[in-house]
Amino acid sequence: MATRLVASSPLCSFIKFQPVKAPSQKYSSNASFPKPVFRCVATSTTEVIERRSGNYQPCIWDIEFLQTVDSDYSKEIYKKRSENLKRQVKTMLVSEVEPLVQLELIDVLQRLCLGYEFETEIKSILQSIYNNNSSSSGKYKSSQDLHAAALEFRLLRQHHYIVPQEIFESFRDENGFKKSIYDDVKGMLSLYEASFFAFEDESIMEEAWEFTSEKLKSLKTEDMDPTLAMLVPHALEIPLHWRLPRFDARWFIEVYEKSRDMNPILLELGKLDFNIVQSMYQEDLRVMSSWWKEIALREKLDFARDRLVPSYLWGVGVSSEPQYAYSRRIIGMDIAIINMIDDIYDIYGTLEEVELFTDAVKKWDINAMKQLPDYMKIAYLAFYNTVNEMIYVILKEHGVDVTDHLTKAWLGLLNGYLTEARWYHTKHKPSLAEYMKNACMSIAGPLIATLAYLTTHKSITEEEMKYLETIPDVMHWTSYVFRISDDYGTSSDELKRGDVPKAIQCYMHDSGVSEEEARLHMRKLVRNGWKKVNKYRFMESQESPLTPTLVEMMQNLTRVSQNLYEHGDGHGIEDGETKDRVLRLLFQPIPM
Ligand code: LA6
Ligand code: MN
Ligand code: MN
Ligand code: MN
Ligand code: MN
Repeated sequence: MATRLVASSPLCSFIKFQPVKAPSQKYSSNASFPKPVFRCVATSTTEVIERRSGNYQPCIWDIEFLQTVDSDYSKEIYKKRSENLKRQVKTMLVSEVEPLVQLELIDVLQRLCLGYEFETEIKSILQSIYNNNSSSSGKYKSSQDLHAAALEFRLLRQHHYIVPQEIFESFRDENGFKKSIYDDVKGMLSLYEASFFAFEDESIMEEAWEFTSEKLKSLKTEDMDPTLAMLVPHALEIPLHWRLPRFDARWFIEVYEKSRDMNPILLELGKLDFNIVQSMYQEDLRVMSSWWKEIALREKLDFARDRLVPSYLWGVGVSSEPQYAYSRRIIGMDIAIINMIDDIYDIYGTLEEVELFTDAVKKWDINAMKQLPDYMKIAYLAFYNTVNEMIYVILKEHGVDVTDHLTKAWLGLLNGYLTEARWYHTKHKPSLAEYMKNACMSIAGPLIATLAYLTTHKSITEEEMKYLETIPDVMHWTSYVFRISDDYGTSSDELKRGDVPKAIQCYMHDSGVSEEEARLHMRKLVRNGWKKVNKYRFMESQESPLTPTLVEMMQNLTRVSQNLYEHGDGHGIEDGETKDRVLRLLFQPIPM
């Protein structure tokens, strides 16, 4: 039961907040962290609540700029040119008969983020390669060239064909991978990329990862072919399987442009498609920024993160294909709101207040707003209206009422936040296991996956919604890696701000190791988590009511986190690496 508010309650709605002047020093993750205290003065009582602030920098993107951003590439002539180029590439794909050339073509198309344009052709090529090389005895015929074998292994596994790890036996002897491979940098790089598709207990693939990552790290790029000199360090930082084609396309276009094997038709289509899709993303931003300005949470909740553009990056990462504009917008808008709600639970709200907020969401009733303090009323109503509008759109489009499912998904997140708030206020130190059980919910993976489902599926069914509520394994393990990546990038600052111990600190507490060792352990957990994902993404493709597209979207969410948090809090800190990423991905066309 919610507490009824009376005038004498410390939560009474007529309290005024007087911020103590924020420190003038520019915030960076290395800066010492003066805790700004917001003093809360209750006008009718002498009660004083000490409040913290996230100490985040203001948003760097001007809202008027976002509302008017536009590009020439929305014009019809560019679409026509791209259709023409696509026809030429299709001809190229269907007329090629040499398997290695076919595979390399598919690899380049995927890296240019053009795979989605040629799904049918790619599928049919891979199917025939798989059929030709597999036999009824279960033995798989493999190439004697390491690069060819590894590329085939990676592309087929990516597309849900299980090529056995034993195809690499011929490159090994009793001591493991043969020394003769050391000179084959291209082959080692391909094997390294392939190793990320391993399942648990695949010892050959684990050995492949250990051997290639160690060996590739020891090589000097000056001694490599110029294209490999760009690909190798990039792959060592984050492998292809953990990258997002849309986030990486521009980088690859620049590499490909200089490469000896560059095909001018593919290059032109890569650039053109990138620019056309960018103009669609700008349309999303125009719509979203008007909404964001209108609801004015950024002014009303000025203690919290104002992060519309980075939030939208998650939408782009998850639902990058042009036809998913609605999905990108919903994910972006909801994450912008999640940021603020998360800051209330983590930083600004009292435990009593966040209990009330969770309860109000559970009731899902406009009248529940009455139980909240003023600053929460505005958060609640903005949130309530935004979610209800989505429910309305789905009811209108699909004739299905998703209120119960959607609010349940939101409650899963808020209950996760609430558990952490209780831990924080009671100074509870969870073990890593206890922490992770909650943290896979509090990272919002299951919620965002539900949003992705509801905004992209042609038909929405009760059966599928029920299945999503069970938190299928692939949803759990993608959320697991997502959480660890978030903690890897954000926990140093969070602890300075005041927060529960995150995965790194829980593990340090469990095992008594240093932070450096704990971080290394997190990297291991990420790789192990992906091995689980690899297994369950395959199983989902076999027997689940969910489409492979949705399972891919769950992985994409995890990939966004791995890319944004690699060098710190790339979501909360807008003016570092993320600014450059946003400019290149969303605002600056590639010169043709
Ligand atoms: C995470 O912030 C956050 F709110 C994001 C918008 C990025 C994650 C993406 C989502 C929610 P923070 P916490 C889809 O690092 O408190 O503060 O869970 O999250 O660690
Ligand atoms: Mn937080
Ligand atoms: Mn939180
Ligand atoms: Mn965090
Ligand atoms: Mn980097």
